[in-house]
Formats: sequence, structure tokens, C-alpha cells
Amino acid sequence: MFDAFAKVVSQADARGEYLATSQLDALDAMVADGNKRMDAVNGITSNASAIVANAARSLFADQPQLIQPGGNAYTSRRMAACLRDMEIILRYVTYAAFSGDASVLDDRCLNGLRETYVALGTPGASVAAGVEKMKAAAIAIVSDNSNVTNGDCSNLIAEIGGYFDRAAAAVA
Ligand code: PEB
Repeated sequence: MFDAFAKVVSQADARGEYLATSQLDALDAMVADGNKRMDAVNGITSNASAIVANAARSLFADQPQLIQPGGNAYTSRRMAACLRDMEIILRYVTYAAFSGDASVLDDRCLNGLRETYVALGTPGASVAAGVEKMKAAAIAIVSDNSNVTNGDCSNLIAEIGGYFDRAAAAVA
């Protein structure tokens, strides 16, 4: 599990090289924009329940077969497992956003998840659709610049969107 700093160190060490100026500049920019990152993570984290619940509701509206008898989220046990899975994925996306690196998401959440869903008979494409709905809600929260110092967050928003896309692609 890396953050952006440890990742750069690890890559440089693997080549036996000093940190490159371009790498130092990139990390310098990340530090300079650190408050944006913290605000974004805080915004997603403090709205996590609503993000999950609304995404699930929207997913079941689009794919009602999931909650009909025989569906993959039918019975409260499976519904609970589904909401829990979405919550887990969102939590790891917030860790990746905080770290500025996807490795925590990859190593602790996505690795083997596709195979798990295949084994369970859970439709990965439906999970991916739910993740994309969480992405839309999270990006809307991060993009809302009321009550924060306004600045350009386009890079950060693209980065965070990328973590959701990565999670969706891992199970689709
Ligand atoms: C992954 N999900 C399920 C299980 C596991 C995971 C390991 C089996 C064990 C259990 O039921 O608890 N666990 C989860 C995860 C990590 C982890 C992400 C990462 C660290 O440790 N059903 C649907 C939707 C979808 C869904 C498409 C969006 O209809 C999910 C939610 N996951 C779902 C369901 C089950 C499940 C288990 C329904 C239960 C499957 C079953 O028992 O039939």
C-alpha cells in the first residue's frame, strides 16, 4: 500500500536513481493543493451513507430484476450485502483519493473482486453501474464550491473520477 510519496520513492529505488525534478515538482504541487484534497475526501466521507443509498436506489430503479424474487439483491440479506459492498468500494476510493495513489484500492479491495462476484453469481456489470452512480454523486459533491475557497479542482476531480472508473472496470 503506497501513497503518492512512497510510490515515487519505490519506483526511484527500483531503478537506483535519485528523485527526478519532475517528480519533486509533481509532489510539490500535490502538497500545495492539499487542502482541496482534504476537502474533497471530507465531502465524500461525510456524505457516504447518502451516496450509497441514492446510488443503490437508482440502480434498483434501472435494474428492477435485482430486487425481484430470484434477483441478486432479493431478500434483505442480499440487499444488505449489496449496500455493504458499495460502502466498502466507496471507502477504498476515499482512501485512494486521500493517498493520491490507487494501490490501497487495488490491493485491499479490487484484487480478486471480479472472481469473487463470478463465484457468487453476482452480476459484476450491475456492481459497476452502481459504482458509476456513486461516482456521479461524489463528483457533484466535490465540484460544489459553495462554502469553500474557490479554486481549480479539475485535476483532482479527474483523479477521483479515475478511482471510481478503476473500481467499475475491475468488476464489469
Ligand atoms: C465482496 N461480496 C459478497 C461476498 C464478498 C463480497 C466477499 C460474499 C460474502 C458475503 O456475502 O458477505 N467483501 C466484498 C468486498 C470486499 C470484501 C467488496 C472488499 C474488501 O471483503 N448484489 C446485487 C448488486 C450488488 C450485489 C448488483 C451493488 O444485486 C452484491 C451490489 N455481494 C452482493 C450480494 C452478495 C454479495 C456478497 C447480493 C451476497 C451474495 C449471495 O450470498 O448470494
